[in-house]
Amino acid sequence: MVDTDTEIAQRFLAMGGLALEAGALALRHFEDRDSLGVTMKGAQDFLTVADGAVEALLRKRVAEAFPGDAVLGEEGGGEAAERLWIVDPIDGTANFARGEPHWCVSIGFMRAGVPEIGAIYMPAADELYLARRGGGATRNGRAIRASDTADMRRATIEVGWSSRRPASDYIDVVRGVMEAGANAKRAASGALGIAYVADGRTDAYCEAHINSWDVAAGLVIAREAGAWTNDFFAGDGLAKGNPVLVAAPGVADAMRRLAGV
Ligand code: LIP
Repeated sequence: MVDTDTEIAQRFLAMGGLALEAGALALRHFEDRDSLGVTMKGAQDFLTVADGAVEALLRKRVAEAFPGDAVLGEEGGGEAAERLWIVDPIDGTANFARGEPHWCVSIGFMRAGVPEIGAIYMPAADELYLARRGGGATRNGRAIRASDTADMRRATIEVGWSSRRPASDYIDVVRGVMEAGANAKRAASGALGIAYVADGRTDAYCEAHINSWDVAAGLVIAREAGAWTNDFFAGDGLAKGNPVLVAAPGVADAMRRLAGV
């Protein structure tokens, strides 16, 4: 019988390689634009052949290495389990489908409901973010920290948007961020948006509703980098999503007021 620490360490060791393999497969599709097979799941909700292929690869590799573990994925669904991998094969699918390189593979692991490990890999930049709860966060092996920004007039804030919430809610938050003197941006990958807060590249990421596969990895990475995060998994967050706010500590209070989190 393997103890919990060993169990988590084994998955942590596997996760980086898995993210790189999945990212390489996604990149091959990205570079072969004629084979992308873009369809729409809804307004502004893109799907490509690569989403299914990369998720199938992730599910296969988890089943081979950890046959008792469950997977919850954006394309294939899934549900809560004692040992749960939460995967988004391509986060930023709209960018991916349009040929813009800001997209990533996101893989999180939860044990008994506690987010333990996260990996986010952006193939176009060859950047791998990795974190284990209590073990710090890294980009390509180097420690990362959230920014020390304490003044909204120096801050850059990413406000995420999806068609699941009214446009007016999004516009209100953007207005508030800009009126506070910050630079408001949107780059259209929630997972990378959170990783960039962890890396000090931006100062906060918020979105009125986002799904667990978009944030499961990023939340671990951001906390380990010293960022403030809301309790995303409260209530039915795992199955139905929730609002998310990840912020550098110095702007967390201001952003909580603006995002209503
Ligand atoms: C999308 C995100 C996007 C976010 C949306 C959505 P997908 O995921 O990353 O930035 O605003 O809520 O979930 O469909 O690209 O994996």
